[in-house]
Amino acid sequence: MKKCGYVAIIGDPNVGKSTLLNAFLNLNLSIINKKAQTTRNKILGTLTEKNYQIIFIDTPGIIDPKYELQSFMLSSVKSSIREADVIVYLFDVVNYKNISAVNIEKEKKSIFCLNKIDLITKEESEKISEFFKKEKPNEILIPISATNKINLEILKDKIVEYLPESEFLYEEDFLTDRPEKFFVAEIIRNCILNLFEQEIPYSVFVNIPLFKEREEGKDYIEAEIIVERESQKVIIIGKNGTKLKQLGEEARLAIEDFLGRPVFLKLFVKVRKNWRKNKEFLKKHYS
Ligand SMILES: Nc1nc2c(ncn2[C@@H]2O[C@H](COP(=O)(O)OP(=O)(O)OP(=O)(O)O)[C@@H](O)[C@H]2O)c(=O)[nH]1
Ligand SMILES: [Mg+2]
Repeated sequence: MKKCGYVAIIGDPNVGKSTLLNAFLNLNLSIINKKAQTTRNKILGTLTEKNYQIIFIDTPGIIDPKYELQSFMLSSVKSSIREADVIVYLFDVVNYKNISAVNIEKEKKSIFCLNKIDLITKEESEKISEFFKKEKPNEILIPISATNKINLEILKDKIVEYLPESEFLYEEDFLTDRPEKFFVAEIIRNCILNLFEQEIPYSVFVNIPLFKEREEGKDYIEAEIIVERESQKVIIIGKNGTKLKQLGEEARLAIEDFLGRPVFLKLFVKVRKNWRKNKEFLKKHYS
């Protein structure tokens, strides 16, 4: 009998949820960044082998929502938990004490997982294991490094063990439910996360109004970088447009790397006042 099910990767911001998804898929699907709150949507990625199909759901980091966008992000975490057959509670070696706060979903299979063990010594790792045993005596903790691919096979075996018996829910070559243009927008947003500081990365939404695939010549992509205020638009464009030009070049290379083909990328910067608090806007783009 085959096994198949949904596996939600849940945790605080920045613990390595997206890195773990990508490591399992061997692909740069979800964007990864050292800044927190990188992922804003649930992102599905499917791993199919002969006898099992794992449907991973990468999710935004759990935070106390301060504005509407963060509420939307949190509700996508909650719906991912509801949909999941197996929940991977991911922590890293910095925030591991938050393990205490987890209320396990009783009707789901749960796996606790400690990421970034490449950053600590054996002694520190043992200390964390002791802490975990006291806090969650009936659970097990799998230490991993998503970046260095340490213990991922052990984690995968545990996931497969917990998957329900089921026929595959998706075709064998199915990878994700989101279109290419979603990932193109994410790549541009990731370049913005790298190029700008303070509130800019959090105030940006990237929309792709036009993605024209061409038989001959490069694909043509138009992207709108939407910010909340005029002052942010000025920062993104930079003196004589230099920042926007740099962003366009970096994003184009990253998009070409992802798509495996050359593209023509045109960027526009637009202001949509306080879009992060605008329910209508968010419903359209984040539901
Ligand atoms: N040293 C080390 N760094 C890691 C590991 N896994 C992830 N990171 C780094 O941790 C940072 C955050 O990784 P992400 O995968 O974006 O984390 P996330 O949990 O998806 O973050 P959000 O989407 O913001 O909630 C990045 O700089 C990663 O390179 C690991 O195993 N070891
Ligand atoms: Mg992420």
